[in-house]
Amino acid sequence: GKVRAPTHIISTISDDRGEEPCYAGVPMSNIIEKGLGVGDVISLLWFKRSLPRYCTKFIEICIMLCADHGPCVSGAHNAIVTARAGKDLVSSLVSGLLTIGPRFGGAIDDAARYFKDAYDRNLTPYEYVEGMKKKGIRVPGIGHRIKSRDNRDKRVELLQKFANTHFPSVKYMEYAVKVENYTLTKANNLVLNVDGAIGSLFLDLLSGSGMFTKQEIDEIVEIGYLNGLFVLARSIGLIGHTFDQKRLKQPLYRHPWEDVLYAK
Ligand code: Q5B
Repeated sequence: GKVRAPTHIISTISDDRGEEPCYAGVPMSNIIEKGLGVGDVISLLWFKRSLPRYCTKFIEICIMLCADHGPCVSGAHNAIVTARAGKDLVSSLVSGLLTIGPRFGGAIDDAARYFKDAYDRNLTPYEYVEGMKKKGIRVPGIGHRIKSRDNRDKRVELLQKFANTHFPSVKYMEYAVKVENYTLTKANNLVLNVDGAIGSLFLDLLSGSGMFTKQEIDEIVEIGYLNGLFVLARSIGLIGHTFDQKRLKQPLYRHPWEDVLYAK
């Protein structure tokens, strides 16, 4: 009989060998003819399944809301400085992307991990937050440089409003809000931020949609899919900032001496 040569790569998400490319077995023409969107494409390529419309719409809302947050945030700043140093699009983009991490935009996975663990173990917000403090870990998904109790993040409100209307359950988000109520007793800027809102609501999407087994949810949270939403979304803004600088023919950036404390 035929002997199959061993392969060096296993791939399970897409196939371009036939007449047309398929994403998780769904031919490209189906995606276009059915009028599906980028949320459906993400569902197929990341989660290897078609998700209900409210889930794909939620994914699209995350992408739209996180696409940019002005020129002053870490990622945009890096992209702007790199573009002004005369570097190309990809260099400017990755220079911005490299700032995404536990403090900036990349706290979604940890927010989901820690909120899930605390909720599933029935920890009160007090037990959870004080336990994190003892371990010297900042609560992921809580806190913002410019947002506060009196200057709420509109993105968080929009995500919560959508989920309250369309999700079968928002138990993780409700838990995150209880955590926020507790952290706000400590400082005004310890609000539930956009990372925390997406992290907790994605847990609700995963557990409430009936589309994932418990084992699959644990694997998604453990591998850490969710920072991918911020990375993907913010790439849109970082590319925009790069084009903007080039269009404006901005010169090399040099930080002013007056803004540096030269200390011994
Ligand atoms: N404290 C975000 O801090 C920030 C605490 C905390 C317990 C906390 C901080 C933080 C967790 C990570 C997170 C996502 C660094 C943020 C984003 C996208 C963005 C960005 C944009 C966009 C801000 C002052 C005192 C200290 C701290 C305590 C602070 N956070 N305690 N748990 N989570 N959060 N990141 O204002 O006693 O004085 O030592 O790490 O969720 O990135 O728009 O800018 O779209 O681009 O710099 O929205 O909250 O405050 O570091 O001076 O701390 O508060 O321990 O206490 P700040 P710090 P003490 S969304």
